Amino acid sequence: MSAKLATNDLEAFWMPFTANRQYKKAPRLFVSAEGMYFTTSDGRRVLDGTSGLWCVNAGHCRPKIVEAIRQQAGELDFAGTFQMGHPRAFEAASKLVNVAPPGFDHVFFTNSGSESVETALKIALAYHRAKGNGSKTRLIGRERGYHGVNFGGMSVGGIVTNRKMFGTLLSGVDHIRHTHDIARNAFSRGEPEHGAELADDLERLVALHDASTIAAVIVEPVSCSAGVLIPPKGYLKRLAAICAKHDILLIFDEVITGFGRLGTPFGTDYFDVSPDIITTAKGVTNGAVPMGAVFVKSKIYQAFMTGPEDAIDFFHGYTYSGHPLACAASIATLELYTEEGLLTRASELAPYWQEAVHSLAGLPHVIDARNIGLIGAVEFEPMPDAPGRRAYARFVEAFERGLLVRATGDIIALSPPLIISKAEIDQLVETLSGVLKAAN
Ligand code: PXG
Repeated sequence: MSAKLATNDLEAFWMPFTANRQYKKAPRLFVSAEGMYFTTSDGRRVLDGTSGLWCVNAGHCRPKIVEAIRQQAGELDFAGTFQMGHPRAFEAASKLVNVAPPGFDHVFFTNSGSESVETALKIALAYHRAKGNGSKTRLIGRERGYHGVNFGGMSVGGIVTNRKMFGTLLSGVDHIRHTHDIARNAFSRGEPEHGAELADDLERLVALHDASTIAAVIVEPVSCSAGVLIPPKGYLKRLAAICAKHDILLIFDEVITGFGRLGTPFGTDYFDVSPDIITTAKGVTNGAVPMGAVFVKSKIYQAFMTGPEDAIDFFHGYTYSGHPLACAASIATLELYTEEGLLTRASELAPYWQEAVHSLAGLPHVIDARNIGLIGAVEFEPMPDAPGRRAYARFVEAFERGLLVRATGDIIALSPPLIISKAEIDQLVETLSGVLKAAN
């Protein structure tokens, strides 16, 4: 008989995207958070260099959001949105379309980025069918793309480790090449110079499969999870033009770039390229309650509104689509973003941030430093027999020294809350610089 586990035992929780055995030997625990800082279980303050997991854009435990959630929980804990409704869902949707890029006037609620992606892919397929183009069924992603972990998103995604264990995935999916090219673009400030022509890789797939079989292309404006891969100048415009030419829907996965990360409300605004569908999550509630939101243009929504009025127009949705707590959190979050100008604040900080990130160039093993908006990354030369170990060791050491960063492969990604001060940017970079100098 196994011994009864203590309530604080670490064994029961199978942690996501974690080396469980390694972690449980030397756990790192946060017990509270406020503004730019977490507090650890041993009482240390840790500067949040990653906005949690790229979601806490306005900083932690902001009283306005906390209060809205508290109040909503006591007033209406749950009401569904299938053939019923509650005011907060409509209010949140209206407020969201007000900050969305021009033309995005409808929003479908989900509970995560992964669900937003599945929703967007299904909308794309059903849209073409509704328009009489039922042969347009292929979905195109990009190498090194991350679109969550469900079957659709995993299939269009392009991170090998996230795919290889899980069988044949969706059929009818193909990928264009990624744009990361250190040989030509190392130490770029903002968008790299070289690589717009990589968008033409979509023409290769059109030639192979024929446009009449392709429903949609999904890309992240900036590929963040795969290590901050910034699109070359002109690349996204060229990709959008090819999509338009072939009646292929363009989906921007803005789960990270949405809600101010680049210094504009959305990546769509930053790159001045208008896709057909935008997926979001994370910053939509400042990370406080799980929620995702898929924005579509009128032409998409209207294509679903053509059958009998009493027939369900889209056979899709989640029990918690438009959950009252999530909607209350989202409304308060959007108000806070507006009051504090957070959807554009990163553009003011970007020049300072750029210098800070590039000050890490020249430190041991650094083969690239790059930045856009309030995102930064340093890439290390991999250890010959242990890819990823270098970044992981630096992530642990940074945590010991009071800074949370994200390690992915041999890259350290930075994405602090949009409320960060210049002094805190200095603190972040000085801490990281100390770690990089001390490591081998
Ligand atoms: N699309 C994009 C572009 C994402 O970045 C998802 C979809 C999936 O969202 P959910 O809410 O289902 O996790 C994401 C998520 C990291 C990291 O450190 C990135 C994500 C999640 C966790 C960690 O790079 N992105």
